[in-house]
Amino acid sequence: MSAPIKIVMLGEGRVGKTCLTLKYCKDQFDENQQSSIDATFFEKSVDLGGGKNITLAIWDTAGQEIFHALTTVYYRDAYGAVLVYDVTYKESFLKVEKWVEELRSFGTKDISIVVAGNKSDMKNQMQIDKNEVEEYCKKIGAKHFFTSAKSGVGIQEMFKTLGESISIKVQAQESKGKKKKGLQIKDVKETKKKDQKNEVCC
Ligand SMILES: Nc1nc2c(ncn2[C@@H]2O[C@H](COP(=O)(O)OP(=O)(O)OP(=O)(O)O)[C@@H](O)[C@H]2O)c(=O)[nH]1
Ligand SMILES: [Mg+2]
Repeated sequence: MSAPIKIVMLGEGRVGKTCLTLKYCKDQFDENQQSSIDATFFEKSVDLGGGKNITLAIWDTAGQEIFHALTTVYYRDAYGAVLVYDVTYKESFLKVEKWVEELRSFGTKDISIVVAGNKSDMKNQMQIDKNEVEEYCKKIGAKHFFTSAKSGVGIQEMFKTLGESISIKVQAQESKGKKKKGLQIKDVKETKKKDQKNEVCC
């Protein structure tokens, strides 16, 4: 049996990585979510449409600077990354640029990236220039989403886009006869029962 596809949540501390992960995987939101001190993962099946799905193993990393060295361990063999920043805190967007450089240097070759401008429910406190952000994301070839772990806005769409991007790349590799370990693209009907039971693994 092949393993789920690994993706990693990256970004500065307190930007909402854990909340986004929990909202997507468990439909939960905690106003008082504590800072992560370790990486944890959740499994979630993504319906890609057309009878296909993939299972993502979503690794939520600890964003505080003190844990940075450990985080590299988690993105090294990831197929995808969600780079999260907080729209009410401009410096957190500047950190996204650092993550891109790091992933390009040390991450998986051709890793799929999406960027999440989180806490978009706090519209009155936005500190970022939307055009600047969109332009930057276009430059690095990543789709940008305004998300809110509080309201749920943008989250499904973002993970689906990432899942699609990964599956296209993996299928291209397969057709070249270079099937990667960890690939799991299956027929939805075959896996529905199993996924309902195992949606969140730990
Ligand atoms: N209003 C609002 N608050 C949010 C949102 N996402 C997260 N928060 C809050 O922001 C704080 C930090 O969220 P976390 O999910 O713990 O952030 P994190 O990126 O995992 O932080 P580290 O684990 O330290 O790296 C918590 O108090 C959350 O309730 C959001 O979309 N909107
Ligand atoms: Mg966290």
